[in-house]
Amino acid sequence: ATLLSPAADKPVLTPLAAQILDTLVHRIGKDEKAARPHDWLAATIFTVRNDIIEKWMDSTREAHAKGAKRVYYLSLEFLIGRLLRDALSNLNQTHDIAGALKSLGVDLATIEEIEPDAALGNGGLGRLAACFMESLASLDLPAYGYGIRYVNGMFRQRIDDGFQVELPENWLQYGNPWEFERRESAYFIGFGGEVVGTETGHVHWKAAEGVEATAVDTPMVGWRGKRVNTLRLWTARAFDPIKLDQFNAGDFEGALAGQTRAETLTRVLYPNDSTAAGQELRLRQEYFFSSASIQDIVRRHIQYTGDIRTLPDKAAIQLNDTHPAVAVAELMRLLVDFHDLGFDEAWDITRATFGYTNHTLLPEALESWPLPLFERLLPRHMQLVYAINAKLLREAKAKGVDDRAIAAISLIAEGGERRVRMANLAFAGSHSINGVAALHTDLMKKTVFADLHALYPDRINNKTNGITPRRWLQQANPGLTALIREAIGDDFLDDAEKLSALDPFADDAGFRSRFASVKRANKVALAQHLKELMGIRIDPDAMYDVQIKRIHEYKRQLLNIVETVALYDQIRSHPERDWVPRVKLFGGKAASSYHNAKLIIKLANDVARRINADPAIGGLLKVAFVPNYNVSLAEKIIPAADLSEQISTAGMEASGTGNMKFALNGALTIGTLDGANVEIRDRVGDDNIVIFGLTADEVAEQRARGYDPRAAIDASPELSQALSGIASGVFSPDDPDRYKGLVGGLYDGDWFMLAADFDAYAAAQRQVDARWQNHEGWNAAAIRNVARVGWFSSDRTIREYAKDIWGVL
Ligand code: DL6
Repeated sequence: ATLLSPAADKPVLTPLAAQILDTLVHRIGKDEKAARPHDWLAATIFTVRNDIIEKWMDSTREAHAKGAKRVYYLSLEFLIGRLLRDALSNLNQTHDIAGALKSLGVDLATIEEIEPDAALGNGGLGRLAACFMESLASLDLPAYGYGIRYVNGMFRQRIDDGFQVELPENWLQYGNPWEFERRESAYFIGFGGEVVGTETGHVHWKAAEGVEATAVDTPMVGWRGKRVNTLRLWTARAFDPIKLDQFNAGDFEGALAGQTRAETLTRVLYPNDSTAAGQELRLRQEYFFSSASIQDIVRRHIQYTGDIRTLPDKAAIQLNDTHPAVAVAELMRLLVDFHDLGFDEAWDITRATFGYTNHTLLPEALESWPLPLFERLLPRHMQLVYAINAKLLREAKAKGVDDRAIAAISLIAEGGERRVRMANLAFAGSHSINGVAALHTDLMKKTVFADLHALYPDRINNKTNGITPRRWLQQANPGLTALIREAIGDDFLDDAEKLSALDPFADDAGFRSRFASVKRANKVALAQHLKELMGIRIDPDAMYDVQIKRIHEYKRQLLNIVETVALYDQIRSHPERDWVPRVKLFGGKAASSYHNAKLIIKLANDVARRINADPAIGGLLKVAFVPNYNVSLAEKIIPAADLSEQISTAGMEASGTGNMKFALNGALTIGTLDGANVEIRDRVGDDNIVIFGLTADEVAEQRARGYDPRAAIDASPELSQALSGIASGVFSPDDPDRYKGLVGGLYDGDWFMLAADFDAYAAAQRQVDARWQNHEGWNAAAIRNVARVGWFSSDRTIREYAKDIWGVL
């Protein structure tokens, strides 16, 4: 990459290297000597950005010229992670930029590693939104993502003496070279006040408070740079940032209070995943970003077409769960109050424009707001919700729906505190309601939405989730990608389903051996990383058995930990047996208010400390809880995994997407028939996955019949012994009662059916051991997983949304 100038004996830089250097000097204001790694990172991003901006403008111009229908993805979460590697890879510039940086004495991999994770999401729902943004651009579909630019995203997790400690994650500390503030795209967002009649017979919402939403845009680069779309995140500011009279009178805090109050709106991401988040600030956040997004969409539509009535022809708005459901009422408000449409016409336009995706059936995660709160904050929306409800319930009554079903359909939950049900509002206001895996969609129809489904049987449809193979195979696992290219060529890079051509290679001993070498190299790299990160040594020849995801009782990390304890007991009791060396890796964050989830983290750490220090185990079992699990860590762990733990109580995990990432990287799944596991099994085949436990129907039956966990525990000596060890303080000698309550909860109720599934799980694990002993067979199954899960590409998912819901393909 560098040429030596004979005259000066100084390297002559390539144009690209010169550009990076020029950016460093003139944009960052540092020379090569003073530049720190973050300066090089910023200079590199600014350089790469130039190309992206050109494509971005082309994409926008083209959509405009064609009068294309746009997709708007409204999501309170976008868990996008790092962007540099993704952008370089999608633009095919990795090689050139690495060379240019090298000539400047900078290592690309090193600066990629210091890019902060944009962690504007909790888990699966937010990561799905990020994969969707990438696939939308890759499929050349004009789209905007709309969300919030949180100053502090997902908290940073530190493990102190085994306990989770939450610290603010300051991802904007060094600025963010990817973003563009659009001061001109700013909107008034009102809260509170009252609704008054006007002389013209209209109503007018006189908000008591107002903040300004300003757009901050980030380019989303598609595969092969085909298209660049926009992720538009809103930031809040006060209209009057400082009250000068107050300031001059000496009330400094009071003078800035408005600004502080406004900024609070976009300060933090609620760190909840499938747990209740009922605070007023959350509703404010939801309305803030929904209103700004809807105003922006309507403004753009009017600017391009001048006719609000054609909105559904030009805009498809997808609600990512109920968090933006208030957008339904907001669009109605704009159509009725500002565009003078009659209620019925406005309602038809609204329903034709919106689609709603449900991501959970857990009752505690189904949002509803106390009526007085909703009415106080959004008085005009409250009126509209009542009007929508009246229309809905009259329609139901006319169709002969009985009173019980009417109560279930209603947007207002009666009985106890009256609440606005956001899922019912989203359902009523959308022409399409989808689940995220076949089983989940089926359960939606039978449970939470049964009565709405009976009334509108054509609305619920399934769109099984997917993941972007660019990030989760090509970028995360370059070794495997190169091996696959060598074997089957490059077609799979543009169409992940072409990975099927790899299937026959499972029977090729030479390929299996090369496949095993790639996996081993990934395991060595992970071992090295974990040694640096947490000082632990893990053996790359042991099986890497991984459970990484949010910590939640339904995901059953506890089942895994208890089985680990049982295995530990077994290894100690039967040292003569041929045990398979295993490394059990856990990672994940617990919502800060979720007591049991935090206790499960502590237990994993307590068990790890005890087992790892036991010389009798002789390296056969090692346990580690990896702190601060995030997207970047997932990118390192998944390519190194042998076994993927997907062991939720059947019927409770809507889909899962980690399960897809692991399979795509050649890990075998041990799992229940839950979420997308069902469809993964259908595709990889029974022989290439290990399924155990109750089905969703059986879980429902047992619960209905009156499940007796005590009987289940008593019937399993292994489980009883492991639980009594944990409960009696074997793993917590410093606080022997620490886990009494947790274990007691299993005896008393065990809602997540740990005891019911324990023996089946333990037996499945021994089956995994037996399979591992046959290395050739294991590798063949792993290769078949890679070859058969191309269907779980988010390109396929987005194509389905585009055809069936948005009408843009
Ligand atoms: O659809 C994405 C993802 C699923 O894969 C997970 O199974 C599901 O738990 C998750 N849902 C949520 C729900 N949170 N809320 N509300 O994160 O969605």
